[in-house]
Amino acid sequence: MKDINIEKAYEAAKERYSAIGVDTDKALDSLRKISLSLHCWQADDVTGFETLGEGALTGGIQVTGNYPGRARNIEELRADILKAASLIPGKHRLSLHEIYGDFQGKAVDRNEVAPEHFRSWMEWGVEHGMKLDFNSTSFSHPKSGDLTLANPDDGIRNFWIEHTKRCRLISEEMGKYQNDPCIMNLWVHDGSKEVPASRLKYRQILKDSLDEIFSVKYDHMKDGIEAKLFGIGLENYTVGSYDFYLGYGAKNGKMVTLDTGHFHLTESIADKVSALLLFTPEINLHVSRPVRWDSDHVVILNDDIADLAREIIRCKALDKVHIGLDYFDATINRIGAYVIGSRATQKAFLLALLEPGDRLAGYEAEGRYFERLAVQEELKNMPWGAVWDMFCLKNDVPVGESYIRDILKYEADVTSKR
Ligand code: RNT
Ligand code: ZN
Repeated sequence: MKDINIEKAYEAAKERYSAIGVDTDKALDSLRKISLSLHCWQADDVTGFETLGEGALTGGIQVTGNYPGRARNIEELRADILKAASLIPGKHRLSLHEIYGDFQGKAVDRNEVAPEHFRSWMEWGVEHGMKLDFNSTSFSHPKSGDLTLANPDDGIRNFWIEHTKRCRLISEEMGKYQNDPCIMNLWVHDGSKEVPASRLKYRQILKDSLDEIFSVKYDHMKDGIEAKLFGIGLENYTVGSYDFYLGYGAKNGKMVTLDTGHFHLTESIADKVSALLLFTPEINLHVSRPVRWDSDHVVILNDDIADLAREIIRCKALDKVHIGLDYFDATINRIGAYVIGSRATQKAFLLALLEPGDRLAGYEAEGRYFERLAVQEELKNMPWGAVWDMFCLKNDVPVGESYIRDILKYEADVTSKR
């Protein structure tokens, strides 16, 4: 599309929105300030760079597909991330798992990892203007089993406590280095395939482990604790359920991580935002797309994500919500998966920012529910696509579907040769 046509369409859209009291220029500025945290693990199917471990992905999560071109080492992964980021408008962060350390070919076990293994990442992040977030990694290791931080075996449990403590230290160092808090997410797969004789026992152990892990206070990192409904092979019981982490987070002032794939399929994640914000300091998101189960499909613009973004904007909570992505699809071009999912998430926030919030709230306060419903319905066909195109144009990334070409070229030149 020609720039002049994008500009013309934007001017018309701007006028239309202005008539309902929405300033599109302001929406574009606000959207520009929203940074997503891209999950490094879409680039290589959650493999990482360790030279030890079982090799297979464990912990009840699964990647499907075998599309050629996955990143095989740190250089390829970094190049892929930069390629993806160049096609996503705005400035974004990168979320690393512990298994993506720069181990230089050495076997560094999980209880030995240290900030030095992420030094080159910190430098890379500053060089490319990408702030880093972090994740401890309890899966895909000989000691992963079904239980890590909730394991009654002291040897195994202490191994994972040590790992998680070290991950917090790494996050603290990252936060200091980049002069912006690093968000560290803690997710453990602990659970069981069948109903355990005691559900309480393992939750008590997990609570004690967390207390020990969080007894160290840091200033440059923030903890998120991620709940889950179930994992594959762990269908009957998840130690770190939503109730567990909600209680823990509310009591101890920790952020709960809401992974949009970790709930019953008819449960609204959007509805949780306002409730959590009253009792936990901030919220960490893992934006994903469950299809029938926690299947980690590439995020697309659907009602779930639009509702979630709208709730965050209505709560005026952008400064309290960290927006990480979390999906892994190996059936399509992986760079394309980043770009589609990131841009879809941004579109959801744009839609939310283009809502005449005060007007809707005013109708509601006056009991004018017909007007409230009518405006909400009409918003669906407002010319927001023209505003999105303008956002891409202003931020020097391909408009509309024209990014497909860039991705196919990168595939031809780079990933298909791997
Ligand atoms: C698993 C959780 C977790 C992982 C990543 C790889 O169900 O969603 O966040 O996807 O840590
Ligand atoms: Zn997640």
